[in-house]
Amino acid sequence: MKKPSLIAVIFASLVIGGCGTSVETGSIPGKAGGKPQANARSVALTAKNFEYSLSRIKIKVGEEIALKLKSDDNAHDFAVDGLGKIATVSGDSTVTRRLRVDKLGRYTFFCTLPGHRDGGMEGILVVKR
Ligand SMILES: [Cu+2]
Repeated sequence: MKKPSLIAVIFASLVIGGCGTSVETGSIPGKAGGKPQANARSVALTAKNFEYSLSRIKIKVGEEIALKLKSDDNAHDFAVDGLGKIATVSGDSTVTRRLRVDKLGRYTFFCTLPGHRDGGMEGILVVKR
């Protein structure tokens, strides 16, 4: 059960990667961007040297998290395929944005800045029960 969906994700990211850094928006039900609720669970993600500190982020379906994106060097961002761009940070700063997905699945997240995704800035957002 796990393998086909992982292959699907890899295939999808290859297809998308083939046509540059296009970010599909709005095809997954959920909420992305803006200020998170005060009681939202915080998930910290650090971007540095073409890497995110997490290659996999697990959240529950319908759960709102406060994504804390921190950059230890240059500007970076965080986008989820099907949800669009959620957070952008300038160099050496932190930004906190809401993220909620209302559909189970595995979605690719990545940095949309030119060359960053190809340099390794991507991972998988696992939305589970
Ligand atoms: Cu980046």
